[in-house]
Amino acid sequence: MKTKKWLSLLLTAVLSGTALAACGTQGTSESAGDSSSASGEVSTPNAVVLYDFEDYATDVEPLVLLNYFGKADRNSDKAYVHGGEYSLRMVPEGCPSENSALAPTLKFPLDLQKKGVDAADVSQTTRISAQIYNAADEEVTMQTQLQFFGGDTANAQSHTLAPGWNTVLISVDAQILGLSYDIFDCKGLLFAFGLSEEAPTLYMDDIILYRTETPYTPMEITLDEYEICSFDKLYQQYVIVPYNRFENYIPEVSLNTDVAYARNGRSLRVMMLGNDGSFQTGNSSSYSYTGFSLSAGFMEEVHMEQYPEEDDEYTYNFSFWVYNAGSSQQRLFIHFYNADGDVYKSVTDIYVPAGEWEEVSIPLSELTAGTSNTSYRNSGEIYINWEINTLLEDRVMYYDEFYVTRTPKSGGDTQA
Ligand SMILES: [Ca+2]
Ligand SMILES: [Ca+2]
Repeated sequence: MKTKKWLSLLLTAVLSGTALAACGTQGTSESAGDSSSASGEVSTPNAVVLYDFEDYATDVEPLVLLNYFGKADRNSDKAYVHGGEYSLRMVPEGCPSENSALAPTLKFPLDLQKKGVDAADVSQTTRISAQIYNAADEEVTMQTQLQFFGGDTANAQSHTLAPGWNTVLISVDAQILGLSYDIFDCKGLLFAFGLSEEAPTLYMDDIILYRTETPYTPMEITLDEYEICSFDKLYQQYVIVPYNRFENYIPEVSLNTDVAYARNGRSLRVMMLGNDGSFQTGNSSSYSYTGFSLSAGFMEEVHMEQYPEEDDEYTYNFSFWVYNAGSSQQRLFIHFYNADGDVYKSVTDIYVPAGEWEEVSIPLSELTAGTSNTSYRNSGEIYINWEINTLLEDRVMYYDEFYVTRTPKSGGDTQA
């Protein structure tokens, strides 16, 4: 995996004392207190209380404020407490003047050793619930996500908070998450709120995690012959991981069902956000890139090593189709990583004309340095990316039919 540690730390502010972090205040550590409390088991079997805000050191100090969150502190007004003596009071102000696109986000770490709870292992987690009181007169929109290594987020779910108490339910499908993320080491649960003129005041209490006793088994990956990813199998919408380094330019990926923009069945729709002036142009040495990956965990299941570079009749290629719905040519870059996270090949000369399907085909013989560890035979993440600087419009591109294709040695058409 590429290391993406910088990520959220850049905009992290930490709870300290009893109140906190005004707009623009930033910190970088994720400290926790040193007092301990008993494991928060409740009466329902396999239910574990993660945060009830009764113990400041275990329930409030570990919280991480992201994207200029606003205020978060402990509340003892019983009108806004769901259980026990305390809840968490939140005012997700964000910082529109700083950066209007960033949703104020509160992170609840899942490494709760001080509570005696190993919640970071979500392999047997089925859902998480939270009680949230909305003190505003209007509905509040909220998104929850799980955060993994390097700040990659997944399991995004949208919620609407009505005025008064709300029970928020977050479903977790470990088999799907396990296709692309380390589900044995989930870093945290994120609550992100929509920016508004006047930030609502919200109260949270009783974040409870539910587990199944059924042991985790990885999802079985089924593929047709020569298939890498067609986007026609249900699990395949979960094998794509957007790059998260530049928060305002994270590609929006989704499955497309419009046959006009698919080679066959469904395709991958990728919304690329254009440079709004944040990045300079004209100096390629300082260009920045973003993109998306076929995840390492998935590519290891594809077993590219089953394909030869060539045989008596054919040479073999890594191929896919891409449609550029933008108004000008789009250049793409591909970095091929091995299972150890090292780049063994970069392809940088892919140019996709506007308004056409383009087949990209790279001979497997170019994706190898001869040893199994530095070739497609030990394939990990495949990262398709582009320059942010030179993309001067929002652009949609579609991808389909990642396959190993064969080219007859005697010449002639490439065959799937
Ligand atoms: Ca409580
Ligand atoms: Ca397809």
